[in-house]
Amino acid sequence: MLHTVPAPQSPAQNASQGASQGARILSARVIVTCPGRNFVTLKIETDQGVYGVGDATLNGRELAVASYLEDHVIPCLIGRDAHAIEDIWQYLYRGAYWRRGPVTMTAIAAVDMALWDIKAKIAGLPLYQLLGGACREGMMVYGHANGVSIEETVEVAQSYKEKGYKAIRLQCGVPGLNSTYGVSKDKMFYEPADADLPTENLWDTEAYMRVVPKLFAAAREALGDEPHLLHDVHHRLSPIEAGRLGRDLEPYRPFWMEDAVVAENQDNFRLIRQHTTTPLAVGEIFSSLWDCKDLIQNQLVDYIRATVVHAGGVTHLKRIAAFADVYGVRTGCHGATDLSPITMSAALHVGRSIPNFGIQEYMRHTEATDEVFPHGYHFKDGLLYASETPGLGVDIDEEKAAKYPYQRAYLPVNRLKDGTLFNW
Ligand code: KDG
Ligand code: MG
Repeated sequence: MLHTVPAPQSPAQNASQGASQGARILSARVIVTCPGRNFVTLKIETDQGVYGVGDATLNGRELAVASYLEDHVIPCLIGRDAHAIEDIWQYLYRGAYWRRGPVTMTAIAAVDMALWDIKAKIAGLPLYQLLGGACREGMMVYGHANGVSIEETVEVAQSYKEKGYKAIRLQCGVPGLNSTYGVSKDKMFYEPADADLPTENLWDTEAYMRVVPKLFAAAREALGDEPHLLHDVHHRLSPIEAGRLGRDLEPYRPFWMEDAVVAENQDNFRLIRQHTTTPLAVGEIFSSLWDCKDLIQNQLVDYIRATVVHAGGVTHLKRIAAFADVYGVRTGCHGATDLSPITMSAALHVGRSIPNFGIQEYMRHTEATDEVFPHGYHFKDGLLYASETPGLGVDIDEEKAAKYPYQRAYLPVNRLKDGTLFNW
């Protein structure tokens, strides 16, 4: 849907539309495309002929964000000063009455990214320059090594090491289970949403807890001391089980153990901390600073994984990172393939400009995705480098995007052997 009708003026709106550089929002559109997986993109056009793009992808709930933007956000944007990024952020967050939540915060993030793209294009600078400038050149990333067995996983990890990766996430199949989330069929282009309607996997905590330390032992032996090794638990352990797994992994010096437990009850992390020095990462499903606050200020985690698209955009992620820095917590932004290259591009500009960057997740997008979203960031020797072109340095090719219509796809669900629905 294309919105071009000017919104009614109010005194407050006039204030936010002040006499700045004269870039007003003329129109905005939502583009949904599925080059292998679904992506939702917001494109905002200004009366200066400059446009910006923002990622609005929320895996498995894509159309909810598209509707939120089209039906409830875009009509409020038309006619506003595209430079008033903070004011528009507050307008959409505080002004909506309903705050937070993944759908709202993803929609706000898309607007925020597109506006930063516009501002940086008008300034003629790559975005990181507007965010304070470079704190580093490249950002260390971690790749995904996964396989059905320990041997296969270690083999894939070896190939990542040969490609120059300095950090590798290890996930292997659990003996006795037919499939394990995080262990994909495709070794390079991992797609977590595997079916039209959710498939069902089985889960066995004891078997899982036996295999992971063996995987880390084998990987250390084969890869040596240097590569950072990471693991994602996908929220599947109880706090005391997580404490034990963390302790079992300590001899292999893991970089982090991610999403060890569900994070709704944040006291869970206190218990894990009492039992292990394995660093903890959490936050890929967090949507605001308020989800991160207690964990960060109580120093219960070491890495915060909130990312641009699901946590309110560049504006809000910078705020989360600044808060985390006070407590010695570093960033480790989510970067799975269900986040579009627009998010990756934005995350790299943020990562480049903050003092407490830790690591960036990097799953490669498919060729079709890269064609739909041409971008200037690139990988070299284990690091990703942000684009140097003005703006975010990423675009959407609408003609190519139109070739790939939306296809419903869901993440799998997970059950215990007795049929109980479990965390994934
Ligand atoms: O949409 C869900 C995926 O992005 C998620 O499962 C991937 O856990 C994940 C990760 O760490 O990348
Ligand atoms: Mg994860």
